[in-house]
Amino acid sequence: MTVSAVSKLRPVAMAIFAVGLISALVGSGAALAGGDRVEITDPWVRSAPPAMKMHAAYLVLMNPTGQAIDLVGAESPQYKMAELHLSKVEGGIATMVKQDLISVPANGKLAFVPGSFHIMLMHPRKPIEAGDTVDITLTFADGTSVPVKAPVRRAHGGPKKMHHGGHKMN
Ligand SMILES: [Cu+2]
Repeated sequence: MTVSAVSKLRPVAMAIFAVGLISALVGSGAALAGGDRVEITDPWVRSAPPAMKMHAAYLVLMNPTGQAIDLVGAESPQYKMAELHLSKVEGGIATMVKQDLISVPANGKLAFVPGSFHIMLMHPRKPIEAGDTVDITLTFADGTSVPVKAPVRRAHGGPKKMHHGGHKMN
Protein backbone atom coordinates (compact mmCIF):
# COMPACT_ATOMS: atom_id res chain seq x y z
CA MET A 1 0.00 0.00 0.00
CA THR A 2 2.73 2.46 1.00
CA VAL A 3 4.74 1.76 -2.14
CA SER A 4 1.83 2.35 -4.48
CA ALA A 5 0.92 5.55 -2.66
CA VAL A 6 4.44 6.88 -3.24
CA SER A 7 4.49 5.93 -6.90
CA LYS A 8 1.17 7.68 -7.37
CA LEU A 9 2.49 10.84 -5.78
CA ARG A 10 5.69 11.05 -7.78
CA PRO A 11 4.23 12.02 -11.20
CA VAL A 12 2.31 14.84 -9.53
CA ALA A 13 5.47 16.15 -7.90
CA MET A 14 7.28 15.94 -11.24
CA ALA A 15 4.50 17.82 -12.99
CA ILE A 16 4.59 20.61 -10.43
CA PHE A 17 8.35 20.85 -10.80
CA ALA A 18 8.09 20.99 -14.60
CA VAL A 19 5.45 23.72 -14.52
CA GLY A 20 7.62 25.72 -12.14
CA LEU A 21 10.62 25.34 -14.42
CA ILE A 22 8.73 26.40 -17.53
CA SER A 23 7.21 29.44 -15.89
CA ALA A 24 10.62 30.42 -14.53
CA LEU A 25 12.03 30.34 -18.07
CA VAL A 26 9.11 32.20 -19.57
CA GLY A 27 9.25 34.74 -16.75
CA SER A 28 12.91 35.53 -17.32
CA GLY A 29 12.46 35.65 -21.09
CA ALA A 30 15.25 33.13 -21.58
CA ALA A 31 15.09 30.78 -24.51
CA LEU A 32 16.20 27.24 -23.87
CA ALA A 33 18.57 27.24 -26.83
CA GLY A 34 20.61 24.20 -25.99
CA GLY A 35 21.94 21.82 -28.59
CA ASP A 36 19.45 19.30 -27.26
CA ARG A 37 16.69 21.43 -28.79
CA VAL A 38 18.04 20.85 -32.29
CA GLU A 39 16.04 18.44 -34.42
CA ILE A 40 18.21 16.12 -36.44
CA THR A 41 16.86 14.41 -39.54
CA ASP A 42 18.17 12.25 -42.37
CA PRO A 43 21.60 11.34 -40.95
CA TRP A 44 23.73 9.18 -43.23
CA VAL A 45 27.32 8.28 -43.92
CA ARG A 46 28.59 7.98 -47.47
CA SER A 47 30.26 4.64 -48.06
CA ALA A 48 33.71 4.61 -49.65
CA PRO A 49 36.16 2.06 -51.04
CA PRO A 50 38.02 0.19 -48.22
CA ALA A 51 41.28 1.99 -49.06
CA MET A 52 39.64 5.29 -48.18
CA LYS A 53 40.32 5.92 -44.49
CA MET A 54 37.72 8.64 -44.10
CA HIS A 55 33.99 8.96 -44.50
CA ALA A 56 31.70 11.96 -44.66
CA ALA A 57 28.53 12.08 -42.57
CA TYR A 58 25.57 14.22 -43.54
CA LEU A 59 22.39 15.29 -41.74
CA VAL A 60 19.94 18.15 -41.43
CA LEU A 61 19.84 20.31 -38.29
CA MET A 62 16.66 22.25 -37.51
CA ASN A 63 16.69 24.91 -34.82
CA PRO A 64 13.17 25.61 -33.50
CA THR A 65 14.41 28.18 -30.98
CA GLY A 66 14.74 31.92 -31.27
CA GLN A 67 18.51 31.82 -30.81
CA ALA A 68 21.30 30.48 -32.99
CA ILE A 69 22.69 27.15 -31.82
CA ASP A 70 26.36 26.45 -32.43
CA LEU A 71 27.70 23.00 -33.25
CA VAL A 72 31.31 22.76 -32.08
CA GLY A 73 32.32 19.14 -32.48
CA ALA A 74 31.53 15.55 -33.34
CA GLU A 75 32.92 12.18 -32.39
CA SER A 76 32.27 8.51 -33.03
CA PRO A 77 33.51 5.47 -31.11
CA GLN A 78 33.98 3.77 -34.50
CA TYR A 79 36.61 6.30 -35.64
CA LYS A 80 39.82 7.60 -34.10
CA MET A 81 38.98 11.17 -35.10
CA ALA A 82 36.12 13.30 -36.32
CA GLU A 83 36.03 16.93 -37.44
CA LEU A 84 33.50 19.39 -38.76
CA HIS A 85 34.34 20.28 -42.36
CA LEU A 86 33.20 22.55 -45.13
CA SER A 87 33.88 21.55 -48.73
CA LYS A 88 34.48 24.30 -51.21
CA VAL A 89 36.03 24.92 -54.56
CA GLU A 90 38.78 27.53 -54.74
CA GLY A 91 40.44 28.31 -58.04
CA GLY A 92 38.94 25.18 -59.53
CA ILE A 93 40.35 22.97 -56.78
CA ALA A 94 38.07 21.20 -54.32
CA THR A 95 39.21 21.55 -50.73
CA MET A 96 37.87 20.86 -47.26
CA VAL A 97 38.30 23.32 -44.44
CA LYS A 98 37.99 22.36 -40.79
CA GLN A 99 35.28 24.33 -38.98
CA ASP A 100 35.58 25.09 -35.27
CA LEU A 101 31.96 26.14 -35.13
CA ILE A 102 28.94 25.72 -37.36
CA SER A 103 25.99 27.90 -36.46
CA VAL A 104 22.41 26.74 -36.97
CA PRO A 105 20.38 29.96 -37.37
CA ALA A 106 17.45 30.81 -35.07
CA ASN A 107 14.22 29.28 -36.39
CA GLY A 108 16.21 27.95 -39.30
CA LYS A 109 17.85 24.86 -40.62
CA LEU A 110 21.22 23.83 -41.90
CA ALA A 111 21.69 20.91 -44.25
CA PHE A 112 24.94 18.99 -44.29
CA VAL A 113 25.12 17.73 -47.86
CA PRO A 114 27.82 16.57 -50.29
CA GLY A 115 29.81 19.57 -51.50
CA SER A 116 29.13 21.61 -48.35
CA PHE A 117 29.17 21.00 -44.60
CA HIS A 118 29.91 17.47 -43.41
CA ILE A 119 31.23 15.57 -40.45
CA MET A 120 34.57 14.08 -41.44
CA LEU A 121 35.00 10.70 -39.83
CA MET A 122 38.67 9.67 -39.96
CA HIS A 123 40.57 6.45 -39.37
CA PRO A 124 37.83 3.85 -38.88
CA ARG A 125 38.72 1.33 -36.17
CA LYS A 126 37.07 -1.42 -38.25
CA PRO A 127 36.03 -1.45 -41.91
CA ILE A 128 32.80 0.48 -42.44
CA GLU A 129 30.55 -0.49 -45.30
CA ALA A 130 27.08 0.16 -46.70
CA GLY A 131 24.47 -1.30 -44.36
CA ASP A 132 26.44 -0.49 -41.20
CA THR A 133 25.30 2.10 -38.69
CA VAL A 134 27.67 4.75 -37.37
CA ASP A 135 27.12 6.25 -33.92
CA ILE A 136 27.96 9.93 -33.87
CA THR A 137 27.77 12.33 -30.93
CA LEU A 138 27.33 15.99 -31.76
CA THR A 139 28.57 18.54 -29.24
CA PHE A 140 27.17 22.04 -29.00
CA ALA A 141 28.65 25.26 -27.63
CA ASP A 142 26.47 25.15 -24.52
CA GLY A 143 28.03 21.82 -23.55
CA THR A 144 25.08 19.62 -24.51
CA SER A 145 25.67 16.65 -26.74
CA VAL A 146 23.24 14.72 -28.89
CA PRO A 147 23.66 11.13 -30.13
CA VAL A 148 22.87 10.33 -33.75
CA LYS A 149 22.67 6.98 -35.53
CA ALA A 150 23.68 7.32 -39.17
CA PRO A 151 23.17 4.47 -41.63
CA VAL A 152 25.97 3.95 -44.13
CA ARG A 153 24.87 4.00 -47.74
CA ARG A 154 26.14 4.66 -51.21
CA ALA A 155 26.01 8.20 -52.52
CA HIS A 156 23.14 9.27 -54.72
CA GLY A 157 24.34 9.59 -58.29
CA GLY A 158 27.37 7.41 -57.70
CA PRO A 159 28.44 5.03 -60.47
CA LYS A 160 25.68 5.48 -63.03
CA LYS A 161 23.15 2.74 -63.28
CA MET A 162 20.23 2.70 -65.67
CA HIS A 163 16.96 3.41 -63.97
CA HIS A 164 14.08 1.16 -64.82
CA GLY A 165 11.54 3.56 -66.27
CA GLY A 166 8.57 4.73 -64.28
CA HIS A 167 9.97 8.21 -63.77
CA LYS A 168 7.39 10.87 -63.40
CA MET A 169 8.14 14.50 -63.98
CA ASN A 170 6.39 16.49 -61.29
CU1 LIG B 1 36.01 16.56 -45.00
